[in-house]
Amino acid sequence: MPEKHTAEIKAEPFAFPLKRDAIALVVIDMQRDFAEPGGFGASLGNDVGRITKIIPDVKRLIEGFRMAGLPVIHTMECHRPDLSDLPPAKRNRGNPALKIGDAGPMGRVLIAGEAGTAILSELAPIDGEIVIEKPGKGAFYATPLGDILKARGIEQIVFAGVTTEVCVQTTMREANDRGYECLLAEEATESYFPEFKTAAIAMITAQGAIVGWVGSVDDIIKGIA
Ligand code: TIU
Repeated sequence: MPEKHTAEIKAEPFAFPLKRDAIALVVIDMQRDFAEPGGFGASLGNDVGRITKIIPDVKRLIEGFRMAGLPVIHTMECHRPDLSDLPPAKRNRGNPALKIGDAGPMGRVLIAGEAGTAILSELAPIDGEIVIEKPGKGAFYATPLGDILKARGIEQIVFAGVTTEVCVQTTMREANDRGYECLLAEEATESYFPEFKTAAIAMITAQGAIVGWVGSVDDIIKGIA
């Protein structure tokens, strides 16, 4: 394995051993529903302004991967219009006045194809980039993500997106268990709760990178360039 390492990226808790030919960026759920007033995140009582602040850093990271000719994969948390992939246990928690699947100001909440479910226009996928629609918090559960990564020979994943301790951390844990080396881009992820972002990063990197690494957007872009 070490012979495949092509460079090191400055990271915590120690340098990330880059395999430049086997790394992809996965951008988790940068959707209007989590970042705009009237969406799912706001319906849960959250300050969505925290999420919009990271858009420039996520954009910079995506553009770094595109410039380097490396894969960019986007995910969207969403459900089928008939709600057949939405367990009552998920639908029945949250804001009773605006549940997943209900009609809201930006269309039906977290339903595929609705306006609010779309990825933020600034971060929209370009031709050739994969978009994974996921019914869970993790991006591997009930999606083709694992098969897609395997087919492309991906062994390492850089993560960005929201929210750090919910969909991002869940997906990192799923990826870590599947054998991927995971690096979280610190300024390109955010939580509605600053203390949860701090705690999630600590949990990920503790015990010798038990789930993975964290690094800055600049250091990651420099490393893959
Ligand atoms: N994408 C994602 O993290 N989904 C959530 O529901 N996150 C919350 O923090 N609520």
